[in-house]
Amino acid sequence: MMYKIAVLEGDGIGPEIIPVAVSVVTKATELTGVTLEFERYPAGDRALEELGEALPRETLEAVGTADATLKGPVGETAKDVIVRLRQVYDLYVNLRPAKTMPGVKALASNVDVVIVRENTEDLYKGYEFELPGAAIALKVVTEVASMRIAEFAFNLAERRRKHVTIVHKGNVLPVTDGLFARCAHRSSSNHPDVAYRDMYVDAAAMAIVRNPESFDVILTSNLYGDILSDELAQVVGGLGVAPAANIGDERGLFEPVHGSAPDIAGRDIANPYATVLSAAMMLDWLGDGKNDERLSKASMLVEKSAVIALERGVKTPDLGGHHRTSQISKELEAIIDELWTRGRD
Ligand code: GGG
Repeated sequence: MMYKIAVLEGDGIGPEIIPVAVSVVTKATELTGVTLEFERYPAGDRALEELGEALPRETLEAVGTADATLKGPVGETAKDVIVRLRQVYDLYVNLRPAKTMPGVKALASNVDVVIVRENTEDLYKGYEFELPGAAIALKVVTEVASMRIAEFAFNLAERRRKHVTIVHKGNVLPVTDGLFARCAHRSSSNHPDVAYRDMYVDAAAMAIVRNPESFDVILTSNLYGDILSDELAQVVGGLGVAPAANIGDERGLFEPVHGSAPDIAGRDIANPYATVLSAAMMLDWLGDGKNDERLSKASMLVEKSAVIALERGVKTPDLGGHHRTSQISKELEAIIDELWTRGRD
């Protein structure tokens, strides 16, 4: 069985970090006995400049037919690329885990949180209008989208530490955020063994810095989730180690949380770990969906190799190390070999 992965390298540091993830994934899947075929497609600022479209039809279709998509960051065209892909393919869950890791300097220890961000509506719907001397954006919240993301979060919490923090601003936005919160409360009644609390987004922003260990699953809407996930990433060591998954009922797209970092592009110093960890999430999701243990095993190898490498000091300058981007894949591949050989002893 061969799986097709659409690869969107994107802009800035994308063409440097995506190849690291591709070669590490290739190494792990070769060992576990499964073949992935990677096909690259243009997307982002460069695609707009060279082809006249940030998300060419060929790329849009490839994401629709691939078994999964691995995407790098895009520059100023995020709205036309990632936000559009999320909506076209109904990738309604944005999963952003944040975990302290050995070897990575963090603001707190023992943090293990997952943000479950609604990924298709809210202000991200993109309904913006200009009026004379004013501008308006519409915040869209539906019962269907709020219920399904809440169910996803509570189901996830069942498999973790059984705690959900519902983050909203229902005191100021009782209609839109109020609906989101009411749906989450309704969903909670399907999961009596999961405890939950409500937290206003401003209080959540503070608590993430003051007491990040108190969070397990954070359930929130689109824009709040985008903002809080950058904050949480910083608490555990920065955007360089922050992976993300965009998941729907049929498709998955995996990308680092960070942007395209044009200031360091082309210098071989970009941190590829967030992309490598996103690729591990991709293998895990694919393994579950395809019921193929070889993919799940490859996911574990990739994730463990990243954790061990960081512990051993294999780090780019942003994490206090001296490794070049292009050196990291060799290091991770060697660790994967070690893990594989040890596992077979
Ligand atoms: N702040 C990190 C960053 O620039 N991320 C890319 C981004 O904004 N993507 C759009 C999104 O996730 O909503």
